Order: sequence, then structure tokens, then C-alpha cells
Amino acid sequence: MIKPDAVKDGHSGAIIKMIEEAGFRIVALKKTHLTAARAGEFYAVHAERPFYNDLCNYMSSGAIVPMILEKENAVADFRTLIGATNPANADEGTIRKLFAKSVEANAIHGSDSDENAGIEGNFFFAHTEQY
Ligand code: DGI
Repeated sequence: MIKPDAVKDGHSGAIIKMIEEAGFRIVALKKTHLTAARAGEFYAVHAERPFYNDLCNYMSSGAIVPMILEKENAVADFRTLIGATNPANADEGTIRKLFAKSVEANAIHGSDSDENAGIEGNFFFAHTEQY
């Protein structure tokens, strides 16, 4: 999911290009937005963290571009492509190093397991939208 800062700054196209050039197939893609409540649902695992409210407000502050991506070893390879959560720690050439502004406005989200990728894909897309 491309996050509000990166969409607002006009980086969606560059990010999608990097994703495709890294060998991911786009199964589903759209531009949409989250209410704070729905952002809270998406990030429910972080509900007890001190940054949760800020995160929900940030994630509902503008348009987002969720995608379902497919590749061998997709979860690990995508984490490598996006870089560390805090862009200060992200490797050169990663999406977060190039486009993230802060640990919160960090340009992009990637699922942390195959199981969560399935759950998160179904959060945004109907089965008929997943080819
Ligand atoms: O999987 P990641 O997005 O790399 O990281 P995560 O699942 O640990 O955290 C989810 C999001 O929550 C992350 O992309 C940005 C936000 N976040 C994580 N740690 C902090 C944070 N936001 C703030 N403000 N401070 C944090 O320490």
C-alpha cells in the first residue's frame, strides 16, 4: 500500500515502476482512502502502541494506493525493496530511503507474512478484483 504522503507528493507512478521492475506481478490495484476508524481496523495489531492514534489519523489523511502483489518469496523480497520502517535506517535504493519522510510518513506498507497478505488483500479488494 502506497501511503498518503507518497501519493500526495506524486510518487505513486515511480513506486509502482520500482515494484514491477523488481519482478512483482500486480494482481489488484486501486486509489482509495481510509476513514480513521477503518485505518484503525487495518492496524488493529498496533492498538496498544503509543503512536496508534497518530498512525490512524495519518493513514486517513489522504488517498492511498493498495495493491495485491505476486512473486516467489514475495513477502521477504518486498520488505527488502521497501527498506526499514524508519527511513533513517533504510538502505540506499529502497523505496523508503527514496520517498519516506519520517518513521510515520514512510511512503509504503508491506505485509509481514503470507497469511497477513491474504487478510490485507481481502481488506481492500473483492475476490472478483483479484486476477
Ligand atoms: O511493517 P512496518 O510498516 O515496517 O512497521 P510496523 O508494522 O512495525 O509499524 C507499522 C507502522 O506504524 C509503520 O509503518 C509506521 C508506524 N510506526 C511504527 N513504529 C513507529 C511508528 N510511528 C511512529 N510515530 N513511531 C514509531 O515508533
